[in-house]
Amino acid sequence: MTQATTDAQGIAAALRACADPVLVSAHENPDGDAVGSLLAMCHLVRAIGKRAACVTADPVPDIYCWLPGVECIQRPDEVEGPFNTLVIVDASRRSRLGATADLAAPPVSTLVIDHHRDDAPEGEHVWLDPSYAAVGEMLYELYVASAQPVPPGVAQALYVAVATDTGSFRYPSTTARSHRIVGDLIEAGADPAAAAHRVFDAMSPEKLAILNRVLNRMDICLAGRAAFSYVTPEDMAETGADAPDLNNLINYGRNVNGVQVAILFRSTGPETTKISIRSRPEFDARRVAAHFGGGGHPGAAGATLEMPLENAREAVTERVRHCLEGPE
Ligand SMILES: [Mn+2]
Repeated sequence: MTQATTDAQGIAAALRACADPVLVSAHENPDGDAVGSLLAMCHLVRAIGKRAACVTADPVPDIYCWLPGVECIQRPDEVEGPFNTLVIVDASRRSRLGATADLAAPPVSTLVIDHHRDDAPEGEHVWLDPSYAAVGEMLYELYVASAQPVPPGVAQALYVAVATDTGSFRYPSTTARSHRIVGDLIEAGADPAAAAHRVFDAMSPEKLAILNRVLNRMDICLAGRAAFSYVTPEDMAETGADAPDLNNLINYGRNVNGVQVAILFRSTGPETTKISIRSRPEFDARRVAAHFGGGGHPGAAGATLEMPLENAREAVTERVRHCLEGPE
């Protein structure tokens, strides 16, 4: 496979030249950036006159289900191939797509648009640039490069993509370009107040109940520099909370004065514990995630450990202690 590293213009040209039908996908467990970027990409491919299907391995989280056009995002078993082109947004490897990858097996032509660091992305046309806070920003520039208007529904989806991946414009990844782009998106019809309420503020009683447990168990440890909490399958069953309700709850731990890194341990079975890591700029969350086979961003990362909660907590504590002592 020959690979070309490219930019918005290059992806626009590759999209115009590609054979349809086009399969548009993003990573498993799609987040706001993945969902918003998928919706924008699917609309763009259709706007330039090509057939497109939009597929994610896992359902769209409820907090994004109000976005215009979200019903076009399907599960792998709802879609019939074959597809002649695969477009991956917010990921750069087929292995991140889950079951969706089977719908477009190699040698199908692949375009990648991503902002996660990756030395070996998988695609013929790769636009990978970690300087972007969100793939939603890149999609906006792709619309500009394609000379396609951004309809209000796409503007709202892209606004949510940028707002979520920047933590409401609070993460260090937020740039002047992020703000210029969302300024354009608001002019194109995005509603920031609706997005803020529906994505960040609105809460179910079940989420309040699980938040209560996570806060009650928050353990400030390692000389005040780390904050750990946990949830068990019993907590989930008793409160009625589901996995998306846990998103960002651990931020409360990270926000405690003196804490550099906060971790939520979530037991999902007798031998499986997921960790969600949030950190201050002085601590690279990826140093913990990567040690256990996971990944993410400097301030937000995660991993899955094949061990019970207690063992995971011990192993992660050791790793965090090591990272707090200094660089490798
Ligand atoms: Mn992203």
